[in-house]
Amino acid sequence: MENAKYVYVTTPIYYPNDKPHLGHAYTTVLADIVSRWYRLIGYEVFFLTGTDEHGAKLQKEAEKRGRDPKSFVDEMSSIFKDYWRKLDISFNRFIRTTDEDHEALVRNVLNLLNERGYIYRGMYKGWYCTACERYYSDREYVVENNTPLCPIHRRPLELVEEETYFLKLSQFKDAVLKILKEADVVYPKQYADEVISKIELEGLQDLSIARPKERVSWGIELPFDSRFTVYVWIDALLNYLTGAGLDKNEKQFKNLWSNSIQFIGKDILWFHTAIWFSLLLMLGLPPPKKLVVHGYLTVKGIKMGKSTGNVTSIDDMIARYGSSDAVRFIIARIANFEKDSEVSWDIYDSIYMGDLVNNYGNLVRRVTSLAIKIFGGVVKKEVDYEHAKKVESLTQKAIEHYNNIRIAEAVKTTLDIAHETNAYLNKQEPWNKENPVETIYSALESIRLASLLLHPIMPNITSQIINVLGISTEKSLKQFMFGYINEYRVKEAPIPFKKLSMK
Ligand code: ME8
Repeated sequence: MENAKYVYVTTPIYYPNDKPHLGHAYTTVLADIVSRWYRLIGYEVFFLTGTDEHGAKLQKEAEKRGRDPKSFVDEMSSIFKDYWRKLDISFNRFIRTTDEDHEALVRNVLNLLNERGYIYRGMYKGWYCTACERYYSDREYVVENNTPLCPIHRRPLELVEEETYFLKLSQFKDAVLKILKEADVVYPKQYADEVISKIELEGLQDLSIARPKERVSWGIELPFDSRFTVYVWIDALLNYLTGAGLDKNEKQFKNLWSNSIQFIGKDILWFHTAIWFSLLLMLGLPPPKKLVVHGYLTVKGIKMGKSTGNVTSIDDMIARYGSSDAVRFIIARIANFEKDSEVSWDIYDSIYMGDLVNNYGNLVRRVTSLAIKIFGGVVKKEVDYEHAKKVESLTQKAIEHYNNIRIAEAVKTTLDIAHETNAYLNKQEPWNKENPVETIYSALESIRLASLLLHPIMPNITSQIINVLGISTEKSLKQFMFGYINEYRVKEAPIPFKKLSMK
């Protein structure tokens, strides 16, 4: 354990005002893939996801449904958990902002920030979007028919004027800019540039962090003034510190926080940079090691979202492609950090058929049945060095992509191993040869490596395939060597991916 290498992976904590859709699955599956990757190569991984349960948005949603907020979020957060189980999300903790340890941490942190002089009292007047849980400045909102609208939801904003407490973000403008410019935290870099421009143009204003209870009663009480609740975004961001064990286990916290990889969608970039980095600085903590930002899943160019009513259902995806593994594969294949990604059944079908059924799945069936037919399944080590060289170099490339969180690229490179090996078989024609042990062994090694590389993405199917090859996975990088296996004992392979019945 002393020498263990740690990784702390987080997703945003989602608002449980409705069940999750493909947009939430996108982030969560990508974070899960990275968690599983690091576990596979021998790291101690702590993967945190959960639900963001306080604030005006949840309070209103519960009211609308005639429910009390706590029983409503209890029910909805368990629905989120059920979906993540269906998608084989390997979280170590599912955090809820109503968890006792989290509420206690929020109170501690606010007391500390207050003692350190970062909080002061004042009045705030501004235009608020409850769906976003944030104010928009004159520069940010859009106006239609003289009505200020939320730039994201296109719904009228609410003019709020109230007493509040402010957090002195403005004091941290230069320090936040320095992180964004120098620390190589935000990936891809284009998002750091976006925030830099915004701060340079508009500055960094102090943030209203309290809500009078008459307006928002569903929240954590401000520890030094019981007339207020804590602004939901402050409550929410601190979940990452609760999850890493800030108040509980100093050593664990240090190990995890210094190796943190945080996944978010670009909609919440500002909160996770300007506000989050300032909060961390106030607490004397470093920024996360990596903040990985992705673009939107869009439908006809518009961000998929519940309020827009254009969501793709996770259940429909699983039903169409027959397994959570296939859905996870499609998500990995289309992952795009730089740009938005348009939802398209045509593209998803062709990924499923082309990559899984015809390429990888077909290769597995082909090689395993040849191994059984020619050698009764027992294949001893005999390497074809020419083929090995090609596969080894693709494997190294895929590993590098994984380590740089280039997930779609890791998938494409892995698929190249399958392509290469299918072509190799066509060229060698082992079915016409006397004793093609070199070809079959080398093809089996290629399948093993491709399956290992796909293991974080499709944990179930690849485990079955590895089992069919008569071997098992380890938690190490060593296993990615070509020629690592001395003898295969191949069993009959199931058909891993069924043909699509076109709907
Ligand atoms: O913002 N495309 O929660 P949320 C890609 N509670 N990703 C999408 C998406 C889409 N169309 N729709 C949703 C909140 N997402 C806060 C977070 S964190 C301290 C608090 C994903 O339920 C993406 O990760 O609105 C996005 O950032 C997140 O869901 C927003 O989830």
